Amino acid sequence: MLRIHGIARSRAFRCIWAAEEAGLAYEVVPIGFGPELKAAIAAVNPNGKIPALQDGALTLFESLAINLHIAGKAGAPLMPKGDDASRVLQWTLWAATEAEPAHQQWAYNTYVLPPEKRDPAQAKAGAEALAPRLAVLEAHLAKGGPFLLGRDFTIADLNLAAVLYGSWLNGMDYAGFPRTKAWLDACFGRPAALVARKQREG
Ligand SMILES: N[C@@H](CCC(=O)N[C@@H](CS)C(=O)NCC(=O)O)C(=O)O
Repeated sequence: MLRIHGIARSRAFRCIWAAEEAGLAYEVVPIGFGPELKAAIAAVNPNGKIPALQDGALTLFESLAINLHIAGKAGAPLMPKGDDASRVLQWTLWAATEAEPAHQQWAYNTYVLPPEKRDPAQAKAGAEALAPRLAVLEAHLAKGGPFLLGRDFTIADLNLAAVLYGSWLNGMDYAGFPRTKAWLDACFGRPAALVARKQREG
C-alpha cells in the first residue's frame, strides 16, 4: 500500500493522480498547510514539504520522483522501457527545471498569493518566461502525439501536465498554443485525473 503524505490541494495531487493511473492501492496521509506541517512531515521529508511517499521500506520526497517510482511499479505504457524511458526522464526534468519556475512565478502572482501580495509585473514576467517553453512543447506536439511520446499516455505527460495544471485551471491564455491546450485537456480529462481532481477541486 502506497502512503502519500500531503493533501490533494498541494503537489500531492500529482502523486494521487499517478497512483490512480497506475491502478495501485494507496492511502493519503492528510498533512495540510499550516503550522503543523513541518513537524508532521519531518519523519518522511527532511525538506519539511509535502508530498512524501512511503512504499514499504522506501521513503521518497520530490513529487515528480515519487511519480517515476509509482510509474515504474506499473510498467509500460505508463513507464516505458529503453529510449522511451530516457524520454520520460527528459520531459520530467524539463517540467521541473524549465516549466515549473516560470509557471510558479505566474501562478503565485495571479492566484496563489493573497491579492495584496500579488505583483502584476512578476505575473507578466512569469508568463513571458513560460511562453518560449510552451512554444517548444507546441512544436514537439505538432510532430506527433497525441501524447509526448506518441500514441500512449506516459508518466512524462502526467508530470508535465501536473506542473502546468494551475495555469490550465486558472485562466492562463493558451490561445497561442492550441496543441498544448488540447493535450492538457486530454490529460486532465482522463478517468484517473478526474478522480484526483475531484479530491482537489471538490
Ligand atoms: N519540489 C518539491 C516541492 C514541494 C513543495 O514546495 N511543496 C509545498 C506544497 S505544494 C509545500 O510543502 N509548501 C510548504 C512549505 O514550503 O512550507 C516537490 O515537487 O515535491
